[in-house]
Amino acid sequence: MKKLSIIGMPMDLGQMRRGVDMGPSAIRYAGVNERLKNLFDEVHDLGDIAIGRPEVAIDAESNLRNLDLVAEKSQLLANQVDQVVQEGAFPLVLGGDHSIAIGTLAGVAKHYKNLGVIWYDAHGDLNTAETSPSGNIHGMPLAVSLGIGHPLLTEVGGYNPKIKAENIVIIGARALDDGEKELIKEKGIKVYTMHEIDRLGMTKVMEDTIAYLKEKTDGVHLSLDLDGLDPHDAPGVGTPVNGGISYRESHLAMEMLAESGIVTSAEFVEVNPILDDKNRTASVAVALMGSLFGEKLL
Ligand code: EXY
Ligand code: MN
Ligand code: MN
Ligand code: MN
Repeated sequence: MKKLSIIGMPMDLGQMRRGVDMGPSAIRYAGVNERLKNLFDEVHDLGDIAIGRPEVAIDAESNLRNLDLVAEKSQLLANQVDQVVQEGAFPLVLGGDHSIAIGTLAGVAKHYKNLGVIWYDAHGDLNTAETSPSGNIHGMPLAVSLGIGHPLLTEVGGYNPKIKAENIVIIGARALDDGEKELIKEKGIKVYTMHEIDRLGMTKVMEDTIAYLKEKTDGVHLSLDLDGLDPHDAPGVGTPVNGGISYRESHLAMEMLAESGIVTSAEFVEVNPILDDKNRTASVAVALMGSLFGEKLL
């Protein structure tokens, strides 16, 4: 019995642009429930985690934006995701900025010995308060999930770390900060930048990624940041970076993941309808979900 549970996480506290809190609504408006209902035996939309409209606060000591609130709301998401996994359903989380991955991974990772992570993103999201150029927590969730960062964030879910560096594959990177490059080298994290994608092609990148994760992990979380795609294909994101992954390469990546059967949880993040062009980016997200969950062109 294939069950899907959709969770909205309308979080914009991890960055400064208004609008990404409307990402879950935009994705629902783009028809996520209708699109996926024939690909599962049951699809349940569990609604949104309550974020509210709290005041922005900069933590005096760490200079992190909305530190306490992001930690508090991440715990709520972790609890909900944990329950979905316990019920044997596939958790699909709709963002919201990428800081939501702190909660998603806290809710998922405890159920696996070696959870793999595919981080599909223009960025590494591997910053700490010390290395971040912005103090925005949406640039930190992968480091936090490795147990690197402010304790209020790394302790979400009550355990730490969530994942191991050797079980991560970053795909699409093209805007890495110096601190992130050092951490990638130090930890030996596997990264396919846009250079590798151009040289090898998406087929080879995905073949290698799937083979790499298949032999060493007991589940794989896909964290898909829509800014991993080229801004021409996905303009409605808060931190666009030119020269990204195309819409068709992304469909191929999702179709290959569907064939592999290795993905056990997923989140689609950084959709900002205010910055979008007629809800196109949310529609791209929904179309990619269709491919991820087994839609066939023929
Ligand atoms: N690396 C930059 C920072 O840490 O501020 C930009 C991060 C953008 C994060 C988006 C979600 O991927
Ligand atoms: Mn990201
Ligand atoms: Mn379990
Ligand atoms: Mn990004």
